[in-house]
Amino acid sequence: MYTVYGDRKSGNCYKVELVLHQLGLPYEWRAIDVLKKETRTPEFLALNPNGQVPLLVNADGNALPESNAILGYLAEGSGLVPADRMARAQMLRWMFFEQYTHEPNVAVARFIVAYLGRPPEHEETLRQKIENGHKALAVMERHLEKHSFFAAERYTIADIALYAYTHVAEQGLIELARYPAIHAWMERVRRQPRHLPMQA
Ligand SMILES: N[C@@H](CCC(=O)N[C@@H](CS)C(=O)NCC(=O)O)C(=O)O
Repeated sequence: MYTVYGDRKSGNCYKVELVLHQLGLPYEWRAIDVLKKETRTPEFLALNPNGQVPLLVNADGNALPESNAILGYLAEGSGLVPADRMARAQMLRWMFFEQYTHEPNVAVARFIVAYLGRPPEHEETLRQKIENGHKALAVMERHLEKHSFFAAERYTIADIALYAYTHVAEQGLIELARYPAIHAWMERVRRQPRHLPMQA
């Protein structure tokens, strides 16, 4: 049995719930409200000194933060992680891309618009996040014009990592209409067995 500390508004937390559900793993969800700063309480900081969700605690009491590390831990040995070394490295390459190039733009634009209510002092940041979000999506689009998934031509945890914030990008005013290959890929992701929609 796993315990997940998470906020269902968060795409990073959604990744973890989606992989747990798809692999049929038992878990208990402990709701943490990011907007109420529940990630910054002394109790939570004792579990994750970095003060962020998601956080997974396994049956032995080991606490693991970082959504993509959690995906790797949960999915190891399953069909969601390719056995081939280069395919696995390509999967990781897209997961690093997600964390460095995609999420800091696409997720933050969504946070500013949908959760902070687009305050005027964040308008310039929002403009930059939207612009850089489109750059990340264009890289994905070019890959998906030639490939059905991000690695190994099949659904892996790289697709879960990138789907989480891509499918809600428009909540951050990042229009997806110009990305037909991304649309087709999102449909393939949604058709995977035991797909779980984001619950926020
Ligand atoms: N790199 C981390 C990012 C996690 C993250 O940004 N978590 C946000 C919610 S999406 C959070 O907990 N923010 C609360 C805070 O920073 O206090 C991951 O992928 O798990």
